[in-house]
Parts: sequence; C-alpha cells; structure tokens
Amino acid sequence: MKSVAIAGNPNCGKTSLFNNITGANYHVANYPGVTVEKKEAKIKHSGEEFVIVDLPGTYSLSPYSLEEKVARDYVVNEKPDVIINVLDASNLERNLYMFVQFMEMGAPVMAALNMVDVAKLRKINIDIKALGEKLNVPVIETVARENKGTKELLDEVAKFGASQKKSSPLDISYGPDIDEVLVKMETKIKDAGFMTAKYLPRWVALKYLENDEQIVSEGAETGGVHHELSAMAEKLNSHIKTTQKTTAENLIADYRYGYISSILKSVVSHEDSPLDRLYLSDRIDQVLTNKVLGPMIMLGFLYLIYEFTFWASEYPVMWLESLFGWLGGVADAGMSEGLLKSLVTSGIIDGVGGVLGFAPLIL
Ligand code: BGO
Repeated sequence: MKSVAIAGNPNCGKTSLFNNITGANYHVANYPGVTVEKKEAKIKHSGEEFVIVDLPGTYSLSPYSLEEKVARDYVVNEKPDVIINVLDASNLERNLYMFVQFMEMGAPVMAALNMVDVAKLRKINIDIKALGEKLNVPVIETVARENKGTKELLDEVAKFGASQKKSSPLDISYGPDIDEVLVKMETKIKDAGFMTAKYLPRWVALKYLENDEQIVSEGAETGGVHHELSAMAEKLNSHIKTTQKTTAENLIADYRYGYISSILKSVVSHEDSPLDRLYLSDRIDQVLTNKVLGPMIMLGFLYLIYEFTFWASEYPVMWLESLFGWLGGVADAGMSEGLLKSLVTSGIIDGVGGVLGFAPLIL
C-alpha cells in the first residue's frame, strides 16, 4: 500500500482536496505525543490501495511551530511514497516556499495546483506545463471546491508513486559566502557519515547554517562532527552579520524566494497592469492595517458595537422590566404579609428579574 501525504499552506484547499480524495471517509487521531489532529484514510484508485494522510497546514518546514515540526517529522520519519503539495494558484510565490523546502530535503513531492478558478478570475495566467518542467515534477490543475481534477491527480499520484526516480534533491545557490561553506560542511558530513542514515548531507549542513534547533540538538546527541559544524556555522553567521547585517537563515530564505521568482518569471503572467493587481481586499487591508488608521478604526467599530448593544436591547429590557414589575404587583396584592411574600417578591421575582434584565444586552 502506497502512502500519500497531503501538505500545503493554510487555506490552500487542502481539506477540500483531502475530502474529495477520501470521500470524507476518514478517521481522526492525533499525531504521536502532540494535540495536532491527524486525518487518515485508505482509498482504492485504479485497483491500487493508498493510505492518505493530511499533514497540518503550514507556511514552511522550518520547525518554529508545532504544526511545522509535525509536518517535517512526518516526512522525515514516515517517508511517504508521495507528497502532494497543494499550491494556491492565486498565491503561487508564497506557496512555493514550502515546495522548495520539500525539494531541498529530497522528498518525493509533486504539486496540485489548486484554486486555478480564483487565479483565472484575477487574470493570473499560469503555464502549467512550464511550471512542471521548471520544478521537474508533475503538476496537476485542481479546483477542490468543485471536485475538479481529483481523478487526474490520483492517476498522476499512482504513476509518480510507482516511478523509481521521483524528484531529485534541489541544490540551489545561496550566494558565494554560503555556497562555499555549505560544500565544505557537506563533505565533512559525508565523510563522517554524520546523521546520513536519516538526512541528506547538504540538507544537514543547511540546517546547521539556519541554526535549526531540532537538527542541531539531534546533531549534538549524535556527537561526531557536530562541534566542527557548529563552529563553521557560527563563523559564517558572524561574517554575514558584519558584512551584510543579517543572518545566514535570512539570506537562505531570500535566495529561496529569488529562486522562486526566477521560476515564476517565465511561468506566470498577469493580463492587467501591476496597479490593477491591488484587489479590493488588498485595498481594504491597506487602510485597516495602517499603523494609525487601524487602531482608530478598531476603536470606532468597538464604539459602534457598544452603542448598538444598548440601542438594540432598549425595548426588550423595558418589556422584561414591565413583565417582572407586573408579576411583583400581582404577588404583592395576592399574598399576605410575611416571610413567604418577601421571598417571592424580593427574592424570586426581583432577583430573577434583575438577572434576566441583562439577557437582551448579552444577546
Ligand atoms: C470556505 N477554488 C475556490 N474558489 N475555492 C476553494 C478551492 C478552489 O479550488 N479549494 C478550496 N476552496 P480548505 P485548508 C469558504 O470554506 O479546504 C475554498 O485550510 C466559506 N466557508 O471551499 O478549508 C474552500 O484545509 C465561506 O472556503 O483549506 C474553503 O487548506 C465562504 O477555500 C477555503 C467562502 O479551503 C479553504 C469560502 C464557510
């Protein structure tokens, strides 16, 4: 049975696609030791069985959040046969960041280019064939909300899973400073067989340069060339800090985005002028997230909600007051003086009425 993991940024349509593939017939558990939900299903496609796992939605594979750590650990430890990276076609640049990280790991990743309807609506043209050629992996168009492209995707998953040569690890250039040290570190790692049972040597070197806490502490436990690698990474980082006022981690991220831009240049075109690309929601965001206007608008909205609450609850409050006033009058007239009357009028009717008087406000 082939294992297939579905990965992607939050809101890229991963859940919709997972439901299309599995017919929403899955079981839910947690990933081991953490309270991150894991959805898993077994399906049959063209006579072949697959186990499909939904990875947490994340923007990257740098283990800063629990979800990112879970997604990366799953890929490293469980080694799925195929990873479907769901890409939001209307936001391709950001979505490809994680894809590039999968490629750097040498993971068997292919792409589902989802939300192509949204991209079309925004007049974003994507040459899917060229994208597949540039990424060197199968790319299948989907509109998960309408269950379009699911069968084609599964056909390709079956082919990709069966092929001996899936995606080869991506070696991008991170600039002369980093590249030079990366090669030296990679050689050291290879020669010492340091963590190579689990990871690619170049990837381990990259993680040391990025100061990836998880890999570095795993390396410290392993021993071997850990101290040499840490020293090399530290030296390079302090050089980058003095010469470029940044960190190796930031530079590496910049080069990843540079690589993505170079791919997208020949793959994506916009029918309209760049100015028209500021869509309505972007324009609204520009005002709402403005440093000065944002808080003022928020306070304005809070004030309006406050005013609305009292305005809308005025009549129901009055009706309730009248109702309990009338009930109090009836009890007052109908009961003889004494402890019981006091309990009913002051305790029950006034007490309950006083509390219920707030109900319209709360509603
Ligand atoms: C709501 N095209 C379009 N246009 N929309 C899509 C596509 C697609 O190809 N695929 C998914 N969506 P998730 P994650 C919604 O829920 O699968 C939509 O986070 C709404 N909900 O329908 O949840 C999908 O798992 C009310 O939209 O993504 C969903 O990756 C109004 O993208 C959203 C509008 O999909 C996120 C949309 C109450």
